[in-house]
Amino acid sequence: MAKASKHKSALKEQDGVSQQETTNTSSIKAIKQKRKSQPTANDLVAEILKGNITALSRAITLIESKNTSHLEKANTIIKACLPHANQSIRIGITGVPGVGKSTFIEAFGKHLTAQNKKVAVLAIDPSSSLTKGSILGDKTRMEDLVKDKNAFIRPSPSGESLGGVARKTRETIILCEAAGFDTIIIETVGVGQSETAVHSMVDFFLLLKLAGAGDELQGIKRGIIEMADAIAINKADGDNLKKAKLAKVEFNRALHLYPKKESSWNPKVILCSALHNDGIDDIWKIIEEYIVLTSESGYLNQKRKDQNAFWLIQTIEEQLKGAFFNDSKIKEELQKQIQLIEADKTTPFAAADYLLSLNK
Ligand SMILES: Nc1nc2c(ncn2[C@@H]2O[C@H](COP(=O)(O)OP(=O)(O)O)[C@@H](O)[C@H]2O)c(=O)[nH]1
Ligand SMILES: [Mg+2]
Repeated sequence: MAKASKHKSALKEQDGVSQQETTNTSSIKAIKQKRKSQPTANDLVAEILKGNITALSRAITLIESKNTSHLEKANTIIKACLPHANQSIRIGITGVPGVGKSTFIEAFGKHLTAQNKKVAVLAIDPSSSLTKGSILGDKTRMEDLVKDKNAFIRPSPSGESLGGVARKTRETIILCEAAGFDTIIIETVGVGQSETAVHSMVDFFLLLKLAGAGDELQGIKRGIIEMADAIAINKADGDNLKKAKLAKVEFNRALHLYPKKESSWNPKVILCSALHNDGIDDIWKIIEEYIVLTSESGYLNQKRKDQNAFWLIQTIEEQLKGAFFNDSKIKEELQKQIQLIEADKTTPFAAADYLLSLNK
């Protein structure tokens, strides 16, 4: 039963063009019919450039597909959209579960759409395949934003490695920008490596924190604090306000201990209450200030170039790895080498050299 509903939701997510569906013999005829009416890559590009959300969603579904022909089509679309991309502010938002990311994005997104901005919300959550429910939960927290015609919300692609999700999200950013979205928000849960991936694809990185959660002074997740361009202490309301004010002082003090950022931007600490819409405007003003400063200094442009170079290398690594491990001869030989290692007949290094030599 669980499996059946999973299958159903997978089909739904794939916009009716998934691989599973093609294997369902009873509907092959219907699919053939449907395929005929599938828009071409050029059709989709033309519609995306007009800001058509349905076309945008379809193209993203192609990016997320495992089907090679879909991926080829996706690549054609991305290439055509590329000259129209790059014109947005990309904001990464991270924080532990429950800190209020979804509530914040709802308030922040509404604040921006009220100024006639077009906001796309994407997520990087490699675990979302395990916790499908969280997407639904988030959508109900973003009830107003979901309905907003100037907002586009797309959950993280499921069933992917972090590398896979990150690549797909980067490609999705390009399509969203081509569709006229001027503010791209990328949300991730502050656990594991996903925030590093988000940091490497955004202009501005916002960390949401809670007051009194105990890690202010211990330097927990020092790396994340170091990446942040702003720390917003959320839930600064009611009984929590006093604690939040204290936490702000502590964070400001702690931030002084970090080396100055390459951007020459001084990270800011702010209080906010996503629930009561307090401090949201201030956070936007900080982001605007950052964009002005780093655009004028040339840092922003250079950062995006560096990020592109980084992703080029990442993509090559992913593809080489994928091609290597998916090769049937390698798969077979790998098993044999593992057995030899277990029997102490070879070393991991010799086995690696041998396997790599097969692939040349
Ligand atoms: N008091 C208060 N509660 C908040 C605030 N922001 C979020 N919450 C609550 O915290 C809980 C978790 O919020 P959610 O946005 O789902 O967090 P996420 O897991 O980080 O996406 C919900 O019950 C929210 O209503 C806030 O600013 N103040
Ligand atoms: Mg959430």
